[in-house]
Amino acid sequence: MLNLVLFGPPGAGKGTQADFLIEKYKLNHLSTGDLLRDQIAAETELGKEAKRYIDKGYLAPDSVVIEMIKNILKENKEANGYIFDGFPRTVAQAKALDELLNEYNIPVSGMLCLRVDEEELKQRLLNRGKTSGRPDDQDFSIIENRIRIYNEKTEPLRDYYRAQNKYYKIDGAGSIEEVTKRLVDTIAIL
Ligand code: B4P
Repeated sequence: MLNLVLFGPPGAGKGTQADFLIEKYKLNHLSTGDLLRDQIAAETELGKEAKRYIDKGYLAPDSVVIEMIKNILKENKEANGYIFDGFPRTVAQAKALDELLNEYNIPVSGMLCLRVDEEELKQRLLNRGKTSGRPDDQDFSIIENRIRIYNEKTEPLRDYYRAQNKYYKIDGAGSIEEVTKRLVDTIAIL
């Protein structure tokens, strides 16, 4: 069973690459960003709480995100494997994920970390903001905040997965197809 953690800063290409990988490897796509945006659109209590953080470029609370993941894993016991896209984003989330996957005896196969220059990230997100309607993509200071929070809270996860020999660095610059090829080549050695 293939369980991939697709990792990287905002705008690194996680969602973009996940779309291709789920098709190729027949995996379930679990994007916490998408799940949270669905909750916001449906105006649920969880969505209203998450919106307060996301719109300003902060992470949603760990408890909210972990509960969401727990329910999905429970409902999809027959899955062929997962792409965790944008999750985990904190050490607490990574520990919770390991515990949950241990319960089902399906460990993370590898953490694929997309590396992209900060200026390029800002440009990609601002470009997406022109059409996505996402408030967090439209304001330069919010984008900068998201990158700062990534460096502070999410980047340390590299060490968490490195300690388990599951960390793989992928160059996220270049065309979407070039990045896809690097990912596929890395998945082949997992
Ligand atoms: P996410 O939805 O995870 O989104 P993201 O980090 O903004 O972008 P992603 O990485 O998927 O986008 P991509 O590069 O593919 O998170 C949004 C927010 O939700 C977070 O800030 C946080 O508040 C909250 N959240 C989500 N998960 C959470 C969690 N676990 N805990 C707490 N809070 C959580 O695409 C970006 C743009 O780049 C696109 O326009 C794309 O077309 C373009 N692009 C991609 N690859 C490219 C390439 N190679 N060349 C040129 N452009 C490229």
